[in-house]
Amino acid sequence: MKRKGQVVAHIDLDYFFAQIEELRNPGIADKPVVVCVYSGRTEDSGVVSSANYIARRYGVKAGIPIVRAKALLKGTDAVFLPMRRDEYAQISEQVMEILREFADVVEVESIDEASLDISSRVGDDYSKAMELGSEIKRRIRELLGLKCTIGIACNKVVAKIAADVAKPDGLRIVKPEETSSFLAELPVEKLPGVGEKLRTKLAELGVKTIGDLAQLSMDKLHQLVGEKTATYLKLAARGEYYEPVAERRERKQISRIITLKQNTRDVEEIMRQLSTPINDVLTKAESMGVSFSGVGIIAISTNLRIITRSKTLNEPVDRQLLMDTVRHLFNALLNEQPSLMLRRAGVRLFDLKPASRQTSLTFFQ
Ligand code: DGT
Ligand code: CA
Ligand code: CA
Repeated sequence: MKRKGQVVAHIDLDYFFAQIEELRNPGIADKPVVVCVYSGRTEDSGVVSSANYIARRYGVKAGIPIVRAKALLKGTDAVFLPMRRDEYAQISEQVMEILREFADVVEVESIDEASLDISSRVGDDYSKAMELGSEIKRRIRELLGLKCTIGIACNKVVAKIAADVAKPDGLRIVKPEETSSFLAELPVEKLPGVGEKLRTKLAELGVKTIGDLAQLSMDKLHQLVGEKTATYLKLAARGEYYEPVAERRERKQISRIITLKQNTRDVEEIMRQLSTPINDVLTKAESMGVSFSGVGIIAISTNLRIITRSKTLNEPVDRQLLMDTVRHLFNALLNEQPSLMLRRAGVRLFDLKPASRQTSLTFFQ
């Protein structure tokens, strides 16, 4: 599995859901912010999904009951908000789209996490990798207003751990020759795949650090977990688990966003500036051999609020219908929000399906 010269960047967005809520409402950024999944049974039943770093100082974290979080934050000006997963998922897609500019292969690992194979962009030059990492952070910050943490190392596992220890708003490079010493002293539960149960069992054997785990005999490890997991853990603890970065699922959408030449709310001006991105998404759809029936717009306001609107049509969409739908969605949004000024605008195609030959032939007419 060893692939020479592999350089992997792992990106994880900081306090993702809570950070989006802060962006949407900057007035709350200096307060504890807790995003909750309300179960609806009683007023406060449910769990915490994401907490900003201020709330974490009080012991609030994902997975604890809302009632418990309220008790921990009693007497503060904490803000509790319901989770709005659809919006977070849309923003996640925007982040992944930005990441695709920086790597040929992007593996989306979760709503706020991805691994990028940047080998072909940086060779084995880790100072170039560092620059690329800073550039990715800058782009995500500039385009979406979001902070993230990046770890860069010789494989996915080490890169993910590097990001984990560098949180928040961090960038951590682990060069290949530093891998063993970087891992050695870290608590074993930092290794992805070591949960609370396994941590306890390992502790009974005196295994506390990743370095201890790397030294543990395969026989002993195998007594605790199945063979496949034991093999993974052993390699991972040595920093030698070289599973390649691979796209996991089919792409669900195609989007492009631009920064407008001036802030504006003039729909015709927006449409003029969107003509290149619209051509780009159509070209991309054609090169992927897909048609689409979903059209969305992305609007980012001058204060970095992200607003999305979309429409699903009954038929595969051609260029003219795409333009008409985008214009219509911007018109509706700007009429609905008279004080909205746009700084950035974008277009999104979704509900992608393999194109029949006929659709792709008529695509650009
Ligand atoms: P971080 O990365 O430590 O700065 O903080 P988050 O909030 O980004 O945490 P992360 O990366 O583990 O998870 C990404 C998002 O997934 C998070 O914003 C909310 C959601 N999430 C994480 N853990 C839970 C959980 O236990 N329950 C629910 N409902 N959602 C969760
Ligand atoms: Ca995160
Ligand atoms: Ca995450």
